[in-house]
Amino acid sequence: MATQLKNLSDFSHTTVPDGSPYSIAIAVAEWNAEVTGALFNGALETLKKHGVKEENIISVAVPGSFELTGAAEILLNKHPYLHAVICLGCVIQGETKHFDFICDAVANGLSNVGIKHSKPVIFGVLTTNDQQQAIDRSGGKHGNKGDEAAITAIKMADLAASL
Ligand code: DLZ
Repeated sequence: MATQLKNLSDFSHTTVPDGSPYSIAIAVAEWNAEVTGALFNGALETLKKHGVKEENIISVAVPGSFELTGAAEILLNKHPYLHAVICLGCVIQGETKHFDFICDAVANGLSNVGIKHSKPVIFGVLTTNDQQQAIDRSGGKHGNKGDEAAITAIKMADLAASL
């Protein structure tokens, strides 16, 4: 039974549900591998820290962020027991319009896959102006967005289970 929120203080930014009932996939892009590898390590450690069992975590690599949508779709079709898919990538602004096309495609694509399957598909893709901004967000001075993506996946899997 879903709980009722009565006021804003009922919403916790710090409490992470127990992840032990959940099966979660991680898809990670190989482009900018130094950054995406750090996002992946952060996500994996955070899932385990919050109780997700190692045997309930699937991880796959895809060539670039553009391929994350296809990977999420395939994972949810082939493994319908999954509770969430975390998608990790890093797209760095270049001199051409490639950046805009990839960012738009992956944001819309992941959103559509999540809606189609009624499952959380988490957007853990850094979209930065330069390499330093990406480093700062993958274990640097602005934390690790892989950790945040993992927490979001557990929270959303738990929400779906509670509704
Ligand atoms: C082609 C390309 C470029 C220019 N930049 C990036 C990037 O910064 N980050 C990323 O994840 N992928 C990039 N790619 C590759 C595309 O995501 C995709 O793999 C190819 O266009 C093939 O579909």
